[in-house]
Amino acid sequence: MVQILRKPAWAISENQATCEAAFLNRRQLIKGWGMAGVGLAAAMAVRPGRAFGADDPTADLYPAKRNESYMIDRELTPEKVNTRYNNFYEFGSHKQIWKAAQALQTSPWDIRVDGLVEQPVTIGFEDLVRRIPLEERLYRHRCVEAWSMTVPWTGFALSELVALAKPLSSAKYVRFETFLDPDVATGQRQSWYPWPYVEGITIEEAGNDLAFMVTGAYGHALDKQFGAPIRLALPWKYGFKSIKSISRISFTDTRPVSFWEEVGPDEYGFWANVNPGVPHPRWSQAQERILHTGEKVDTLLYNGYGDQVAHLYKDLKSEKLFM
Ligand SMILES: Nc1nc2c(c(=O)[nH]1)N[C@H]1C(S)=C(S)[C@@H](COP(=O)(O)O)O[C@H]1N2
Ligand SMILES: [Mo]
Repeated sequence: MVQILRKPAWAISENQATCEAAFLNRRQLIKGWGMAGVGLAAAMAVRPGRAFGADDPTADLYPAKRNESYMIDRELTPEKVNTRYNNFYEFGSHKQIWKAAQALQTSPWDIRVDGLVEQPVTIGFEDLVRRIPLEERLYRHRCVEAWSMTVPWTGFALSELVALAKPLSSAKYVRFETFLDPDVATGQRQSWYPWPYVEGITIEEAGNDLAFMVTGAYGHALDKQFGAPIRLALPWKYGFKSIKSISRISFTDTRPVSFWEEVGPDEYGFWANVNPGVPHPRWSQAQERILHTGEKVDTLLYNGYGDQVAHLYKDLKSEKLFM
C-alpha cells in the first residue's frame, strides 16, 4: 500500500470524541437491545489461529448453511494460502503478519454501537453473534494492490445489525473502527499512521444485501489474521474498505474519513468501488492476480457485483466513485 505521508494525519483525528455510552451502565445498555443477560465469556486459553481458545464458545454455530444466492464462478482460494497472506497493518506493513496477529485477544470482545441511534449500546461479540442467524456466502475479494482471492465467509447481513441499532433518520453514514492497542498490535506504534483503522460507508450501502458482517471463514470462527472476531466484507469495493477486528460502529451525519484516505487522499477515496477502467495513480486496475494460481484475469466493474450495487451510484456521477 502507499507509504506516502503528506500530513500528520493524527492531528485531525475525531477519535478522541467522547461517547456518552461509555459512562452508562453496561447491563442497562444491553437492555436497550432486549438482551436477557450480559454473559461475558471468561477469558480463555489462546490457541494459535482461531479467534477463540480450544473451547470456542461459538463452535456450535459452524458450519453455517450456505446461502446459494451468493456463489461465484471461480475456485475458492485454499485456506492455507490466504491465512498466510494478509493485509493487517496493525501487525506490520507486509503480508506475513499471521504469527504476530495471534497476540490479539479476541475474547471477551466488546463492540460499541453509538452516534445517531435510538440508544447507544455496548454489546459483547459472543452475545451479538447469537442475535442474528449466520449463513455462508462465497465472495470475491479484490485488493486495490491488484490481487484477488475468493473466500467462503460466514456471517450476517450488515442490514440486520443496522436494524438492531435503530439509527435515527438523521444518520447518513456508518463509521467502523478497529481496536486500538499498541501493546499488542506493534504496527500501531508507528505513529505516522492515523490509528485506529477507520472505514465508512453510506447508510444506503450498509442496507445493501451484499454488505456482510463476517464472523467466520472456511466453516469456522475467523482466524485472527482475518480480522477476528468480526470484520466487514464489501465485495464490490477495494479490499481496504473491508475493515477488520471491529470494536466500534457509529452512525453519523458526517462522511467518515477512512484510514487510507487520510494517509493518501490522492490515491484512496471514500467510495473505492472496483473499476478496471480507472487506474490507481501508480498502477493499472485493469487486471488482477489470483492468489495461489498467480493467474492474471480481467477485473470486472464493481468486481462483478454491478447488478446488485450499480443503482446505489446512479445519482453520484460527480463523485470520485472508483478510487
Ligand atoms: N483493521 C484493518 N482492516 C483491514 C486492513 C488493515 O490493515 N487493518 N487491510 C485491508 C486490506 S487492504 C485488505 S486487502 C483486506 C485483507 O483481508 P485479508 O487479510 O483477510 O485477506 O483487509 C482490509 N481490512
Ligand atoms: Mo487491500
